[in-house]
Amino acid sequence: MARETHIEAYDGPAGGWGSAKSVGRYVLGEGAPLRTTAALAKQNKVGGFACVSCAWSKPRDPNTFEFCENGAKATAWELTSKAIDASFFARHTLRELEHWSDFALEDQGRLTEPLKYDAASDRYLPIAWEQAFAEIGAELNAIDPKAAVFYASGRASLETSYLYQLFARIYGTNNLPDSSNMCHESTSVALPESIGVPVGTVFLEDFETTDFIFFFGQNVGSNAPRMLHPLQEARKRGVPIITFNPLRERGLERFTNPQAPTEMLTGAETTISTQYCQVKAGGDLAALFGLAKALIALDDAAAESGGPAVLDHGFIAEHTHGFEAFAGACRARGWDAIERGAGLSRAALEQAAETYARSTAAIAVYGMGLTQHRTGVENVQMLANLLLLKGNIGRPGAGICPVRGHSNVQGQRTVGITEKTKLAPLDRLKELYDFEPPREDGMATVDACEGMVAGTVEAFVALGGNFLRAIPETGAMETAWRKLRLSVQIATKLNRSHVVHGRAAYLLPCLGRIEIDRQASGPQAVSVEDSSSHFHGSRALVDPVAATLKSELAIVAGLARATLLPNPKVDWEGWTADYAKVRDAIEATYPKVFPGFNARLDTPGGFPKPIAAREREWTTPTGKANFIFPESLDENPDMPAPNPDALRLITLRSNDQFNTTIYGFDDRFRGVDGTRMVVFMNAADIARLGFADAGTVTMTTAADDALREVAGFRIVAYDIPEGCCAAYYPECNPLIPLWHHAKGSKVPAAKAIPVTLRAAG
Ligand SMILES: Nc1nc2c(c(=O)[nH]1)N[C@H]1C(S)=C(S)[C@@H](COP(=O)(O)OP(=O)(O)OC[C@H]3O[C@@H](n4cnc5c(=O)[nH]c(N)nc54)[C@H](O)[C@@H]3O)O[C@H]1N2
Ligand SMILES: Nc1nc2c(c(=O)[nH]1)N[C@H]1C(S)=C(S)[C@@H](COP(=O)(O)OP(=O)(O)OC[C@H]3O[C@@H](n4cnc5c(=O)[nH]c(N)nc54)[C@H](O)[C@@H]3O)O[C@H]1N2
Ligand SMILES: [Mo]
Repeated sequence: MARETHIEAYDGPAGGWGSAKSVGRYVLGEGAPLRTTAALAKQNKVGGFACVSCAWSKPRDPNTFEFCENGAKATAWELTSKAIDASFFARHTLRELEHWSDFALEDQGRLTEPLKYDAASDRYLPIAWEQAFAEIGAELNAIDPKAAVFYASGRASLETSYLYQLFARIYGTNNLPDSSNMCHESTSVALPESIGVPVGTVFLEDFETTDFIFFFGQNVGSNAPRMLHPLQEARKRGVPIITFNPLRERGLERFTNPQAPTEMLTGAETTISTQYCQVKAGGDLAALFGLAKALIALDDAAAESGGPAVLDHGFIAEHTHGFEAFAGACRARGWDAIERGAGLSRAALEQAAETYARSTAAIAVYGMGLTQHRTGVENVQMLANLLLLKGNIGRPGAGICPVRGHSNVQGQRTVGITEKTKLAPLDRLKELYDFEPPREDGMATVDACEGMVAGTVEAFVALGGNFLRAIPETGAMETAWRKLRLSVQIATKLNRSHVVHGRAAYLLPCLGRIEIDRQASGPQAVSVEDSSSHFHGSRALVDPVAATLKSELAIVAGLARATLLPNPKVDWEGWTADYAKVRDAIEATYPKVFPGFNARLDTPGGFPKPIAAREREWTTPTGKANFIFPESLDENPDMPAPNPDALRLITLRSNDQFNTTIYGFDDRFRGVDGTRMVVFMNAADIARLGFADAGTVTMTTAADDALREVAGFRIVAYDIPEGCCAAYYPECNPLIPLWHHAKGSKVPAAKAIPVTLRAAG
């Protein structure tokens, strides 16, 4: 880290020249400027590749530069000229590499050859591909399939993901956790109960006709920057955007489009949020109750005075269930408890409700600020209630819009990556491939962690990701991870889940999505599903960083061939030779979702998945959309009496990272440069707790008797509600107890972790 630490409030907009400069610095730093700039011209275009960064929708008529600052960084990160070969491991033992930072490990560049751990020298040593497959197959066949876990991180294509779940199921397990288990699983559990579908109901075109947007707990400027374009266009039409976020996030305040020359030259900015509500971390249930209460009160008043109704009573009567109970609960709940729970005034909530009351087609956007809570499922259902009150599901310009994370995380679910048997087409797989699929549910992420601690998980296979850094309870989990009998990592770059490893450990390096994937039938296309349920083809365009790499699909097929008995219906080799045949297999498995898959691969703007709720068909047990609400507003219902000195810690992403991949140390919008070891605090808390002169602080979890600590955090005074603080993920993951997850969905509750702070002694 060459640059010095610099902390100073940032007053520029999101986007703008800061964004252009940041891209330039990063692309040059990775040493492959030509490859990268050529690639960027084809990013998110038909005939080009789907960005490997976030899952935000790809438009039908893309801009010349249909990428953002962080998408460009992700491209440069993948196409870097830096590479790791065997000489790197000749120089460094794994015990040494365990002390390297996340940044330093990935900064070594791309993995280029298959490697196997050698205990005698404590190093990864090269191994031939076929040898690696054979040894891993033998290991997997030596254990009970129920003791093996097949994790997927959310980037691999639909084609690879489909083969991965098929491999796991023929082998004999539904242990198919994915990154979604740490992310939008709260959505996938909440929405089917509320509206009968596990995904959002908004398509990109709805942003063109909406007249109101709610924005809950999503940091668009850093984590889905391309979405700033439709938001900016909506604002130019006068659409109000009301934001609920404890932090004042720059991307939610103002934006200058770095791809619009006039805006760049004149410094024109668009105000994004028209009302910004700094809700307390974990205060959304209360805030949402307050909004619904105020809205219902407006409707009651309108009914009394004979004015026009505020709620959509026709929709409620025809399409919903449970309205009376919900409205009764809202009327009964007192404003005091709501104000206390939300950390917002009644006046602010009433103002927001009045603006919403005037709208005719509203969208509610949300991210990790709602899902990663103990009440993650209830949060999402309360947001759905707010939309149902005004008939905002299944109407043009309206709907619920969860912003997904990884570029194909939603698609992996669509093609069967799930531990839940009711979501997998087991009978169809049985029919197509003539095998008996396992019928009991598998392990989700938290279950897999518990299994590792208990010793019932013996093998861990990862299709991408950095599981060990992404999960909670880092301390106990690292100990458990080392006890695995087998760890297999299909990856592009070295990370901590590799240098800490099982007794037998293999690193299988793969092509990235931007690298040309040549198989027997020629260069292959792959496909992904975006956050608004559209499928896109993706064609790579640069030569692989090393000829020794295999595609993810070829690796999965290679492992499967080496592990499973031959089956004439399962043609791993034919599928590897021609991915169009995998798409045919996907279509045969899901004929309603993928009709004409190959023919429609290059549809501009993607082709949509059928979403019943968009058509106001409710595939719920009541046959209607359901108002579902919790009894309590409490964020941590089963916690001991709260410690008055405890703060609610939010763990979040900087503008210079993609999850556990740390690109650099510049969180421009939050004014922090040169370090990630900071904790953002309200000035009043800093004074009250006596930290005005603290050098660094140690944070300790205040949730149960176990000791969980992280040290060395510098305090930064920040615009954040009293009683809350924020610091970066994954540095703070040691603080999250494994049990501290959302009840219905088991998503680790990474926002609102109770912590106490003490000055370094
Ligand atoms: N550049 C970049 N892009 C990414 C990623 C990345 O790391 N870097 N990660 C990808 C992935 S996998 C995902 S899931 C998404 C994540 O994208 P986000 O959903 O934006 O995730 P976070 O950065 O965790 O930030 C969540 C936001 O919620 C707010 N928040 C925290 N607690 C609360 C709360 O209690 N209530 C409310 N209302 N708000 C709260 C935080 O202040 C923050 O602004 O982004 C994806 N895109
Ligand atoms: N405290 C806290 N914890 C969190 C979160 C939080 O907000 N707070 N967020 C959670 C969320 S939303 C998520 S999604 C998870 C993320 O968890 P993961 O998806 O497991 O983690 P990533 O950091 O995205 O994985 C990075 C690694 O993926 C590999 N990789 C990159 N590209 C490719 C590729 O194309 N193919 C393959 N095979 N490998 C590749 C590289 O080796 C890289 O090191 O973390 C969760 N953990
Ligand atoms: Mo995510």
